[in-house]
Amino acid sequence: MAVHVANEKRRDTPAAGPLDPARLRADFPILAATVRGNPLVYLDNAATTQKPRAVIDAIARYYTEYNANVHRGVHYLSQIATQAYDEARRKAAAFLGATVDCEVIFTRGATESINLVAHSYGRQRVLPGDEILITGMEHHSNIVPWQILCKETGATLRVVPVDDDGNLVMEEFDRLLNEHTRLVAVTHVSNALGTVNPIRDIAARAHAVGAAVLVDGAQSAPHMPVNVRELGCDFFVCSGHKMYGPTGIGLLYGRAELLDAMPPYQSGGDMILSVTFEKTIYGRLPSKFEAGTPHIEGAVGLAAALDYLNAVGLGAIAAYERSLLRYAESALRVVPGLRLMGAPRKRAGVIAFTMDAAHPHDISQVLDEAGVAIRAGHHCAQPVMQRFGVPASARASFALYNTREDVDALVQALHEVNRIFA
Ligand code: 7TS
Repeated sequence: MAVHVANEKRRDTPAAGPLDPARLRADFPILAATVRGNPLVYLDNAATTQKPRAVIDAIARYYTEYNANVHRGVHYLSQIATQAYDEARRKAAAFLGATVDCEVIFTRGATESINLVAHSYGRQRVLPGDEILITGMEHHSNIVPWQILCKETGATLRVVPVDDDGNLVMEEFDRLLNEHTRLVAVTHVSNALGTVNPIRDIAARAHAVGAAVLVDGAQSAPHMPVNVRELGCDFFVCSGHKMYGPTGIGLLYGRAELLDAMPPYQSGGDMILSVTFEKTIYGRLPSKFEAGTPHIEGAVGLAAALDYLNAVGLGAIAAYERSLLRYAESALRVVPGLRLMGAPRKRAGVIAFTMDAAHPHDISQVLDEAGVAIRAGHHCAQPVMQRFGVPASARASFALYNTREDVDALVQALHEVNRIFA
């Protein structure tokens, strides 16, 4: 029998209060896994997070109890599925602090959200002679769409440099920002360094010259309270799978006034008010930007993930992860020949390092033998690697379920790297 999702009592979500990682770990079935005979130590959360039972169950319930297409059928299941989909948007809007629900567009993820803005807003607003300002620590997703846009429009891409500690050089930001700057696209948290950027400040300065601001929140939304109005941004993007939700679903927040004036990104079913062969009238927000059958179970799963995050509390998550990062920074410093990449004033989620004894790929292979999952490579942020003069780094990235024991296991495995290669 189908359930009325909007009023469904939430199960499996922890009560608000101080964060207790030991208790939270029990919510994540995969964390009980062993890898090559060792308990899994999962430290690749910047790539994707593991999923709590509440998310897995919500998706299973969707398929076992109320699977139907949305916005199309008058039949019962379609109404329930539509309610769940709309409810997911309400939760996402509240999570990001949007003024109205229709300011949130469901996309495939941060990458698609940025592409939507570059294609729609960019091609409408950016003219020859205009400038797009990004930073030296962006993920390729927040570089390449702007490069393509500049090539197509005759605009120029400008890049705010990063200092040796991994902070943005704000004097250079001020120097590069001018009345030709049409858009500033900046990451909230760097996936390669963990740097937390001063978005409020950046947005205020950008708006003072009339530029719009897009914030890449892929690495901030899972780790700290986000409020788009407090940040003062015009667009904010993030990915569900990095927020304990499913893959294939993400969010684009855009100020209603801007989204309203933007042309569609993709077209087809669901995004229209009426179609004749002579003329199509586009639908209103948010459907104008959601052509075709959406990722319904993705939205349902993401809503469960947002419930989970809210129940744990973003403030508690931020405080806990901050103390874990501090612990990890000091623990890693005692590993001989290990160099931390950057020492940003404010760091979240991520610590990257290199070792004299071994290439990052060899490091991650030895760690994998011990059941410790980290990422090695350029992390889709090649320019920041070039800035630090390395082709790759090893990166440990944290989530609410990581513990000091995880960090100890990482450090022990790094000593093993030295034993093998040094
Ligand atoms: N922006 C940032 C800052 C990211 O870290 C990522 C993914 C993206 C955008 C793109 O997100 P997607 O969900 O659309 O792919 N970052 C990583 C990472 O650090 N390791 O794997 C993916």
